[in-house]
Amino acid sequence: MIKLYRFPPLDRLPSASPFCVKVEAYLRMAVIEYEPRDMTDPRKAPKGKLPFIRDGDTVVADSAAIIDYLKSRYGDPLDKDMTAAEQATALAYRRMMEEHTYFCIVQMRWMRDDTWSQVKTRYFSSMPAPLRWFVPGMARKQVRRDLRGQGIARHTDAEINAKALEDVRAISNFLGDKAYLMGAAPTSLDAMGYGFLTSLLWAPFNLPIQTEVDELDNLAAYCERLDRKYFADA
Ligand SMILES: N[C@@H](CCC(=O)N[C@@H](CS)C(=O)NCC(=O)O)C(=O)O
Repeated sequence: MIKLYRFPPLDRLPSASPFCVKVEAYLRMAVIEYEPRDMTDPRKAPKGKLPFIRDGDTVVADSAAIIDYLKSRYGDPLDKDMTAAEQATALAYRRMMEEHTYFCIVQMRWMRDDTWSQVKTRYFSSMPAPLRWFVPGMARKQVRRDLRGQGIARHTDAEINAKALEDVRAISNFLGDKAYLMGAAPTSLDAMGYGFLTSLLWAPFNLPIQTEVDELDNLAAYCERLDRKYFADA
């Protein structure tokens, strides 16, 4: 059976990482059996990041590469009927969430002093001493460097909140009163939507943006709907 290597669950979230939740949601939506394997040190992953999967002798890292592999190996029940124009739209939303919203989420979790104390406890408290005394600080330093390089850390907290909210409002407007992002039937974009929106809505960090996202009724209902349909047994 496929092994999914992910960061551990975080309260309601099957993983603290939206990319790991995305792949887990895809596996469930495409009805592919898997076993989760929790990891806390991404340096041991093939590309130094999670998720990755092992399917027999095949190892695939990176959520997009994993989904491409699963489609080629197990068929493509979710996206096979999408037109080229729909695929282009889905790709644009995916890129927005992965290359922009994601970095806003990381900045909000790791760099705000009020949130960092909660993140530090939730992510690192199971680590044995003396590691848990210095690893969190080193990890935060690396994340700060990454976020400055990416560019998001050059903005204020308020600016980052506004930028993330723009993305989330765009998703809310695009979803409208449809059941799924691309229409009446689920597609792999919903695995992505579920992974990223629940990371904002359900992570136990009291992020200021959570209240604003929660007020977008269609998004909260969408996450609950997907959760009931695909994660009821989790
Ligand atoms: N492009 C990758 C991104 C994965 C990613 O950024 N994973 C983060 C967790 S959300 C990670 O492993 N970070 C650890 C690190 O950068 O050291 C994918 O789609 O899987």
